[in-house]
Amino acid sequence: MDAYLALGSNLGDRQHYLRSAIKALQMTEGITVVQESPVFETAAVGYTNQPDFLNMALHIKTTLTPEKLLERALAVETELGRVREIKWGPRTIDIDVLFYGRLIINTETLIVPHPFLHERAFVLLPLRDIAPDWVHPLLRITVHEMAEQVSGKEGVHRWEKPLVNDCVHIEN
Ligand code: X6L
Ligand code: MG
Ligand code: MG
Repeated sequence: MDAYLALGSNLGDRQHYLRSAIKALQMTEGITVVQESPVFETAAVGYTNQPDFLNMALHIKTTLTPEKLLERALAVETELGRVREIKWGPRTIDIDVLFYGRLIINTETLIVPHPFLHERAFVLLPLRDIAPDWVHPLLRITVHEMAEQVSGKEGVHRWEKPLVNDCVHIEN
């Protein structure tokens, strides 16, 4: 099955956590990472008094059930040091299931499509780069259309990996 995941990090070496999460997912039997979006740097929303995030999206192929996919995503979060403290607070890594094929799932533990993805520019702008024509099975509009309509795009920018470490200029 084709599925889409959202990754986010705003603690420590954010790029390291994104790369490590992708590697851990790819190492999982039953998950193949097909495509990675570019990385975006995004102002925190929800609880705004926290560091900027790096966000990206992944296209995977999976033979796992939606429940097993979520279970693996949460296990990778834990492996990468995520500790759930304040709600909406800073985290080393967050892995959300956005779409699982065109399935609509509403259980105690899992809602797919992700119930707020259409409201979140930090999800939609990365996703648009890899899945512009994907249709939301409930809203019946494409990712491209959702991205055009979403608010908060001013807080979301393509991230350029720094080429070199920071240097200090010693003045006398
Ligand atoms: C009013 C009420 C407006 C709640 C927004 C939005 C709450 C997003 C939670 C909200 C509201 C969230 C990330 C983030 C979080 C992330 C960026 C959440 C959960 N995760 N900000 N804030 N990237 N930029 O991955 O998404 S907390
Ligand atoms: Mg999230
Ligand atoms: Mg999450």
